[in-house]
Amino acid sequence: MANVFKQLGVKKGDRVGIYMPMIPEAAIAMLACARIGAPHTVVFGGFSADALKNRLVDAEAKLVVTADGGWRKDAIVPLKEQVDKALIAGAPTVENVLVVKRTAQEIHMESGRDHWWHDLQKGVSGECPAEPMDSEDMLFILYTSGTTGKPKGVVHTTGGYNLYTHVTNKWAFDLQDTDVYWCTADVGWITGHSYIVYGPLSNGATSLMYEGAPRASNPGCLWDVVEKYGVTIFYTAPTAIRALMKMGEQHPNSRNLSSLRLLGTVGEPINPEAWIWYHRVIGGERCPIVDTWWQTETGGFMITPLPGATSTKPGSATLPFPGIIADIVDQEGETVDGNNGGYLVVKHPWPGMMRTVYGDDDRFRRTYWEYLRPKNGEYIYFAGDGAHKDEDGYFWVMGRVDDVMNVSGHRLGTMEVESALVSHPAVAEAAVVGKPDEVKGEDIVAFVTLEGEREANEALEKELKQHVVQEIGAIARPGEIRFTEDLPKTRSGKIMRRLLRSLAAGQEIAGDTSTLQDRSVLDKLRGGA
Ligand code: 7RM
Repeated sequence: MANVFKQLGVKKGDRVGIYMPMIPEAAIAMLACARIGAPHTVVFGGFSADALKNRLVDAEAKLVVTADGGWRKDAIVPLKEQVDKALIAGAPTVENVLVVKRTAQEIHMESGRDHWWHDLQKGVSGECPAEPMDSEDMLFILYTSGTTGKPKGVVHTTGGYNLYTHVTNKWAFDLQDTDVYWCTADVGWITGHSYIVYGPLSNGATSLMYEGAPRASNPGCLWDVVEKYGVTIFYTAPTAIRALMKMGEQHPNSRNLSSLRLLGTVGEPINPEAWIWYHRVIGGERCPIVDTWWQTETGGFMITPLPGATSTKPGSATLPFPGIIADIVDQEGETVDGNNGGYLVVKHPWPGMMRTVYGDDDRFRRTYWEYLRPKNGEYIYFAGDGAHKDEDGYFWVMGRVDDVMNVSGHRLGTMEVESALVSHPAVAEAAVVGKPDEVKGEDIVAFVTLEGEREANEALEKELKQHVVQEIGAIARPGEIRFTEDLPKTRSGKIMRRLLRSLAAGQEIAGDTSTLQDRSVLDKLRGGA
């Protein structure tokens, strides 16, 4: 595939967009990019054509690798069709589209621009020398949600990222040659990059990749895979564990899961109930659970147990990985002791840290290094999470303290969803918050004010939800839209999301409301709820 890329004019330093289902060619495409020094930007196949276009434009991608379609819960996701729409909407740097045949439905092939992988593959050699790279050369860009409407292109490098995913994967999962290791993430997320592709493969491990997902028509499919391939290490997200709990333990109980020896979780804090179920039903009470705290930005695990060396406590990611200097601090960067909550920070650089926001060094500096200002003038990395440390020095991550939501383990900015909503002609203003949800962790609640002549009704609510799906993707569909005449604002016009969060959760509004410009807004919102 690297030679095919070269034939299509891709050179060292050119960016390649990858929009693929969970098939081997997704990993092959990533590695083909790495082979020739062309940074990839993988876009999750659940993102809409619009979201894809924005990422291709920001990264100035020259080539897009996709498939005709992918399978998602018994239905075809028309990936190539989405690429066509993205390119019509405008991504002028894209010269070629390479299409892998997967679902074999009818698709449009634009002559001169679109090429079948199986055709071009025939014409190239199987030999492709690796491009010599500097350790600090860019390996990939991966977009992640932040506190503005525009996702950030997180930049990772060749040397540091590979070293860091290699050693963290090896130590935290105790990877052995005999292991069959399975991370259920999608390659479109950092977990798929670090712990399906780069970490396991640089360790020579067997990394299992699976296109399916548990669903009503096949609730036991994950356990069939564990049994069939003798999976020894299984790594998934708390939201998936909670969904599996709901489907019932008869499914795992009727399969042979005795090959499993180690379990992992990532994506959000794990609630004790899910931890205990995972330990008992999936791990047969014999598998340690590694709860790995990390981020797109950190490249690899930052706080995690090392199995056999760290005793675990359900709900805690335990201790920093060797070499990681993590702490809990206040706004001035002063250490907060004695179980008190504060900001989770990292005080010393590490190999896998992101190097910048693609094309926006200033945003990188502001977001991560200047949010907290220690008096001694030092720079510390602010992760965006709140946490506390217990008497044993164990870290308990509580969740985001910024305007980033975590919906089914997917990161989404409140502003991102708000921008999508206000781009609809009926919407005057929108404020989006997360509300606790039993399975998803958080669900999206949008407070919306309408343009003068528009009437709030069920049809419009449906239309607005669909509009967000079209702008971002199904993962961003609001669970609830509440129409309101006004939004609670400060005198300087800032929306007080804290109040909306309480309202959405059905809680009494606690804390200071003195900065509210018009107190009657709250009564109206309560009345309407
Ligand atoms: C790997 C990944 C990052 C955010 C992070 C946290 C949350 C992730 C845990 C966790 C508690 C964990 N990258 N988070 N892992 N919270 N315990 N073990 O998820 O960039 O998509 O999200 O996810 O809030 O800041 S991510």
